[in-house]
Amino acid sequence: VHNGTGNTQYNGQVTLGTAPSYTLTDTTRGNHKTYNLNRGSSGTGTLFSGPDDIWGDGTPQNAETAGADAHYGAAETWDYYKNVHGRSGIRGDGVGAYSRVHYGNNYVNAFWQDSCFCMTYGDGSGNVKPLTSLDVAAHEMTHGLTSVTAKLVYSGESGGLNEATSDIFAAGVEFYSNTTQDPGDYLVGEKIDINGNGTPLRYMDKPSKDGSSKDYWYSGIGNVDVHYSSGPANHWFYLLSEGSGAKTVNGVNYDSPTSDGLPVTGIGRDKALQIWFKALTTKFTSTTNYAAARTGTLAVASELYGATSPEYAAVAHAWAGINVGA
Ligand code: ASN
Ligand code: ZN
Repeated sequence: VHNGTGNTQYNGQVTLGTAPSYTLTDTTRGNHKTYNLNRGSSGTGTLFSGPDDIWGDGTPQNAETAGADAHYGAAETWDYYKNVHGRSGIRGDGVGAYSRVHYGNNYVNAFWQDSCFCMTYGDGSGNVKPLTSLDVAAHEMTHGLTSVTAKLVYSGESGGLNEATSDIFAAGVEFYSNTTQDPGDYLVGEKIDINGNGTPLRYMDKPSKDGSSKDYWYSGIGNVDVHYSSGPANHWFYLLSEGSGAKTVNGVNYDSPTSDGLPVTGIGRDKALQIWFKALTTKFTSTTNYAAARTGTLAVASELYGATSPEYAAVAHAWAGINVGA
């Protein structure tokens, strides 16, 4: 087992799984590899390799830094799924995926592709904020999980649930990792400064704070972009985890409303994550919509905690709080 040192941009100094003499090949996590596209946009470029086992210097000017962040994000996501949900690798077969960094020129996005079973990161505009933060890595890798489990179609309401699944587990991974530099939160992409003014890409306590996402389900929500129709499900997850109203978690202030004005009492993030994971992997299908997600999560809550449990009631109340009812 080889452990290198990563000097990341977003998580400071971390331990990275590497292979001898030396490459970013995580031998304890299904040989997950990280490649340098060096501004290319196809193929795998070159596997990160070098004479020492030290990767990056914490600045985006050093080409290895983005590699270190991406490799770390994949490792933390692997560990989260293995240790929290008992799943070894995205497919559950112990086999890693791979990451590609420095995609294109000033590319301001990151993405998962089923075709290569890989995730790819742009450098952001001006090469200052690569899209390699932990929550973004976990978001993209979770698209892989959804693709091999529920297979939620990436449009309409199922598309919003697909996106929300990536945001929900991104929060789960970030709280699991919980580094000093990047403590867990219910925000998405708060490190990459994609708006240029320090605001995150998305907010789970009140999704409409981003100016586009929806807080509550409504008939016709399937017609908006999946990154906005995800809002109610992200909001459901926040309500179920933390409850409605004002709350501070890890130093971040939240204030979560409900559509009916009724309060929701949270059951804690760990239980909420277990419920969503089991629903995703045993109840949801490619065409699951909001109403079916409610039914699926209630069935899971019943299996895990019983139909008369506070957890079951909280699941129902959280759905009612985003305007998804019986
Ligand atoms: N970063 C985006 C996402 O994972 C890429 C996309 O639109 N699919 O959602
Ligand atoms: Zn996504």
